Amino acid sequence: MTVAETIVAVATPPGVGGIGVVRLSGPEALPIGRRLTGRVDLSPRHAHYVTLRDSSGATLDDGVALFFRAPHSYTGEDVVELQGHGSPVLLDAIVETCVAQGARRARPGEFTEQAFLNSRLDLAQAEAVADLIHAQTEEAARLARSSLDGALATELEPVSRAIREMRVIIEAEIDFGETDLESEAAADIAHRSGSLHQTVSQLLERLRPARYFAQGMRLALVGAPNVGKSSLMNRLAESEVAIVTDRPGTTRDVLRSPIAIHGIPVEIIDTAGLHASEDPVERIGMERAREAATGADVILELRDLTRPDARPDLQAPEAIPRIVVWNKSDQVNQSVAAGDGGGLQISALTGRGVEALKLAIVNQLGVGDGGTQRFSVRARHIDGLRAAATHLAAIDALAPPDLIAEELRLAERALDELLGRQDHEALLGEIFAGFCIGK
Ligand SMILES: Nc1nc2c(ncn2[C@@H]2O[C@H](COP(=O)(O)OP(=O)(O)O)[C@@H](O)[C@H]2O)c(=O)[nH]1
Ligand SMILES: [Mg+2]
Repeated sequence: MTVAETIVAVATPPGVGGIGVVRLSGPEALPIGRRLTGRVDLSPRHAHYVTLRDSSGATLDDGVALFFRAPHSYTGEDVVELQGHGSPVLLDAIVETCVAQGARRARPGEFTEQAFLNSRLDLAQAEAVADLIHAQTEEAARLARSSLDGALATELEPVSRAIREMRVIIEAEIDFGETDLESEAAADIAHRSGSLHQTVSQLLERLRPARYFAQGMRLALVGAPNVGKSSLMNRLAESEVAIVTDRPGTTRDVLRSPIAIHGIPVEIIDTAGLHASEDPVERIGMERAREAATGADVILELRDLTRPDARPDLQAPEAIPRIVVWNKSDQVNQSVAAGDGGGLQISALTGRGVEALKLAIVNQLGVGDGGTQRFSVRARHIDGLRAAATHLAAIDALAPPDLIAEELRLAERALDELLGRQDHEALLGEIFAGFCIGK
């Protein structure tokens, strides 16, 4: 066992602000708080107006001290919050003083990690804290907020319980020395595992798209030169992010711009036109364009209705969905039957068809209306559910009971990992490292 340490960090963002908050958590939080404030009577959940002093007794600032007694605090330990004026120099001096008094500077995410270790949060909730802090759209914040309320655990609890029930039945059979299940028991196991697999698969289907709300998606615009990629980028970003001219080869480098489409944070990536070129700069630009396309969640291949033959030479992985869009619809009179595979028609110039395009993008991701989705999901959660589904599907009721027991154990473990019910130090390190200091 490690001795519990007391950690300290500035909890407000770096920079200048009206107030700044220094947070202390751990067994020494109260004694250190008392020394800095000179107050022995810090009572829980009361705002105390105090003078903050350094170790030599010199005044640092006037401020407010708050004490939260374990376990009724964010971390589940004793927590003291010291509020001073929002000056980085001053806040650093307060932290310095806490360190001189025996506290240690916190790592990123360590307060939330403590909350998790003290069972104040499950792992999905801890991740939701990070998702909430980093949310880029209102919708993403709303979904993270309900994850924080434990929505994923609530969904998974009946599944975990049903798996445990099955394990009890199977383990009993093994204890009785059964090598095969009686036909009645086998039918029961087949039925239970079948319906559980269905439940997990449905959940997976429902959640898969939701991860884009928390993690965002990348949309690469590719096409031949001059088809209007940069114009579309500017139209979607609603600002002049990229230079547009009638000269082919204007965009030479990869440009990125953050926008939101139907509540999903989207990074649009404008690229150099793909065509045969001997210009070395253009060739590097095209190389970067191909790289960007390979890393995208959706590729938007732009074509030009006035030059239907101008198409990009792009080999991107099949797995990345590609939407073909015909631009410059304002230039053609009637709706031209657009070449192979059909495709949407838009005008980056007038904005016609752009709303339909946004809808096509979110539909491509299977996101549709975010309003039906109740919480934010990470790729890790999807992987966990997929693993559980695989093990449930692998259950063969006619196989020896110890094989069935093993699949059930693995399915349960996948769900436990998802909520952090098992100790996986490497995983925890990875998750909490994505936080900011002071959270
Ligand atoms: N009429 C018309 N012209 C467009 C449209 N979109 C782009 N253009 C023009 O096509 C030319 C090339 O546009 P640009 O966005 O730089 O194309 P890129 O090379 O694919 O990035 C410019 O002169 C644009 O004004 C459109 O929807 N309609
Ligand atoms: Mg361009």
